[in-house]
Amino acid sequence: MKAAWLWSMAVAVAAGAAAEEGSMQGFPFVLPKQKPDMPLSEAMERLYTDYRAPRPEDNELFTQFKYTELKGFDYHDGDGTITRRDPSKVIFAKGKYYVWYTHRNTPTPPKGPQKCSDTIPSTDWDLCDIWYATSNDGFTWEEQGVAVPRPPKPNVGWRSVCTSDILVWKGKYYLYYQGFMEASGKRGDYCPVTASWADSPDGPWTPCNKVVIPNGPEGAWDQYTIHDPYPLVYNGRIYLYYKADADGAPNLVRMQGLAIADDPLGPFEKHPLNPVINSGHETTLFPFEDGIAALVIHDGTEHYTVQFAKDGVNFSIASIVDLMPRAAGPFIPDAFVDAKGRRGITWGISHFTNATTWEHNHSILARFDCDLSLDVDDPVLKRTGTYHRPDVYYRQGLTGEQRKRIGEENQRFKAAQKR
Ligand code: AAL
Repeated sequence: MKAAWLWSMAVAVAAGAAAEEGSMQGFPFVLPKQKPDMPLSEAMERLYTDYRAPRPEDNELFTQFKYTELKGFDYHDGDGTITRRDPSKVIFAKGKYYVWYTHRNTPTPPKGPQKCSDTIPSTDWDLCDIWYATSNDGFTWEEQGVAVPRPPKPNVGWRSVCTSDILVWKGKYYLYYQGFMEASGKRGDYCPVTASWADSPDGPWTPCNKVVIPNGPEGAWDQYTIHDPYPLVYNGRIYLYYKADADGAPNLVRMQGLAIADDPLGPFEKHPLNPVINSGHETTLFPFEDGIAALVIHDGTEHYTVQFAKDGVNFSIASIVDLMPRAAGPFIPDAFVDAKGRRGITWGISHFTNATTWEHNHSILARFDCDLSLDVDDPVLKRTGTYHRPDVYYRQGLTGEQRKRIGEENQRFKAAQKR
């Protein structure tokens, strides 16, 4: 080990000296900040063309994520009867931070689509209402109770209202959310999006009692689900991003679309290039400089990437990250300010699903911190590589089926050698 290290140092020193003398052939030892004028491999070419900077620490759209347990929420000893999940963006209003989220308080944990009833939930987000909490520091929260309850049948969302997000537009507040009219899980996770509005973040909220973002036409990628509605203000208009489950169970393909409106209650026009993001799960986007950045979370080919679109439509990968927050609702000070040069994000609220065991299935809210901001330069948050102890890896253990396959493979090798 030591010898290898000494050798690499010797090579490095020699290479550095050669680079200084300008006599070196080959790629320079000191990583140039600008693309060097020389033939490059595809990997080195894209280091300069596809990313904001060749080093992660200089890339404003690269970050690590740090997590903190929140104070102020009770989960009934984690027995699965209470859930809090899918937080909205955080906003600052009336001198404090506000967050909205899915809240379930049911006699039992979720029991699946076969065993659910009018009071027993099918999934963790079935039979839910939208609650909210406020905080002075973003760590300790005071639960304020229900913001939007399930409306009476047959209104949109009578079975469950969940996964909300907030828009502030012309002095009024708008909550967008999924409105279920059947228990989720019965036929997939089918629902459209509806909304409520209020003059104050403390309500009272008036439901519009209509579908605001309808499912796509039969055969379209978003024909069954419009999930995770996520409004921002961009170019003076309301840009609402959403996720849909395409391609059918069990091999769902989760992608994200955009619907644009000039009035918060619509009509929303779906972008002709939808889907605009080919991966991810819950929607998390924020205005960044003159464009829109997105946290593309755990599903799909481009999972765990931060992406950027100069026009809010044509996204490309800006960085690859680790331990990305799930269902993140960031605090975006300039989410609804239609200005150029927007600054990015440093914290927010996300969730952890299945917080204890499947029998007690429920989710909890947590705080995440990051440096995806032009105003913060935190070297700790710009390091690559997240250290996990061995138990984190061992907990990703093999299934019985996999062990069986491996056992059979071992037997085949033994048998082949005997021959
Ligand atoms: C979440 C979101 C939507 C889904 C379910 C509850 O993570 O994608 O809200 O419907 O799971």
